[in-house]
Amino acid sequence: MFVKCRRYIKEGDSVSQFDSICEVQSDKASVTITSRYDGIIRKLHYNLDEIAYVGKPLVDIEIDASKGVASEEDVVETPPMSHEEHTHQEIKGHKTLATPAVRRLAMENNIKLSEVVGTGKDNRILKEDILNYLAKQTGAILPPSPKAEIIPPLPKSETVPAAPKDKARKIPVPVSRPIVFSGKDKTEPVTGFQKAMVKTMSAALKIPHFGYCDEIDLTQLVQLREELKPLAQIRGVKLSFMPFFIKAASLGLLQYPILNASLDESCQNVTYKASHNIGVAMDTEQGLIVPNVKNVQVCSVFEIASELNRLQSLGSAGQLGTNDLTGGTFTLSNIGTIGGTYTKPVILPPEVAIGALGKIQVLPRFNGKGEVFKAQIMNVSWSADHRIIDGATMARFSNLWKSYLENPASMLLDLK
Ligand code: CAO
Repeated sequence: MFVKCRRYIKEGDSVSQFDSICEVQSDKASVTITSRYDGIIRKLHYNLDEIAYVGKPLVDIEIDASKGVASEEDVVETPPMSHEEHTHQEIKGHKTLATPAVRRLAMENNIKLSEVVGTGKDNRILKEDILNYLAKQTGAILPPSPKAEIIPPLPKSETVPAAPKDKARKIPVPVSRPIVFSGKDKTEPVTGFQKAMVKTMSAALKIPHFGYCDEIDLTQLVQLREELKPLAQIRGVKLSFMPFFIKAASLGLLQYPILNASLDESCQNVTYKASHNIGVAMDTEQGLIVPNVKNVQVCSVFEIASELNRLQSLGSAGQLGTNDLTGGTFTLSNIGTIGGTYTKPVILPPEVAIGALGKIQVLPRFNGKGEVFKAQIMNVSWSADHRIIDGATMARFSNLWKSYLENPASMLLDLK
């Protein structure tokens, strides 16, 4: 049996009883060896990190001119866990046998080991002996503690434990159980929409994204949609909020055409797109797809709703064609149908801007008279290509889009 050695003292140092001499480490545990004497270190038998052999002297301590030099012999055996009953130190010719943990406990409570009667084998002083000694000193009654029970050492500040405190300090030792899990890792190739996403998003990484967020009060729009929904239904179209968001964006793009543009690879030319082909991020069983509603600038809200219905049913059936999936010029992502407030949308190159919509929530807000009312609040998060779009442009566009949605009647003025 051998241990690795780390020391705290050097030759010539004075040591007192219980001073740390060195730390020994085996493949099973680490134990601090303390001095059993007041004296002077005369010889170190090992250098740092050398292998120290069990049963061989570690250090010579001169304890008294009259008594000569005592050799401190280390017989450390480290068990799988730190069960101190198994870890023991012995000193030739010395009667106080105790483990380092017990010595530490005694030291922290200012108890001289020579005054404690050991009840262990060969009069070894056990932890119980220290606790009983303490109890006798203070008059505290300690409950009988079975040998297997582990009581953590007292903190340095607590020199004399009081009975109730002592009781509270007994922490149940959790029984470690092996966790059985039979699952296996699975590797599969990246294919289909996922593969397309890898390509598009990797290209998007080259774009310096500018982010801008705001809160939109949709109270009026929610009411308006309630009124229009049955009318659209009669004509066979499901009217959600998206057609309004899309149309308002197109009206805004008419004012801020740089957001409906693309930048060439060499960043030398910007192309302003004539068509507002507004992409709609769609969550389908096959994955994320972004078909676009073509020429929104010449479409009514109803026409947009109808086209969106078509794209949604084809999308959920996995039957969207190339024409529907290409040629987008600007994108909206309504993640709010799933949840969330703010997000950080990623631009789809060669586009230069994208908006993501959060969940519509009923929240308290103030009206113009300072009265609290139940508002239908939605958050929007924009990302724009900062190489050609500045923050002020994005903010102005967002304000315009917001004004159309907060006062949907205002859209009528600009609808063609
Ligand atoms: N907050 C709360 N409710 C919302 C909402 C929002 N932001 N947007 C829509 N809703 C409501 C709709 O009004 C509808 O309610 P009704 O049944 O009462 O009319 C319901 O949610 C379902 O709407 P919908 O999904 O059928 O239609 P939509 O036009 O609002 O949205 C689409 C279509 C394709 C955008 C949506 O289905 C979708 O896929 N969203 C997820 C987009 C996504 O994954 N983005 C992340 C991209 S980055 O990975």
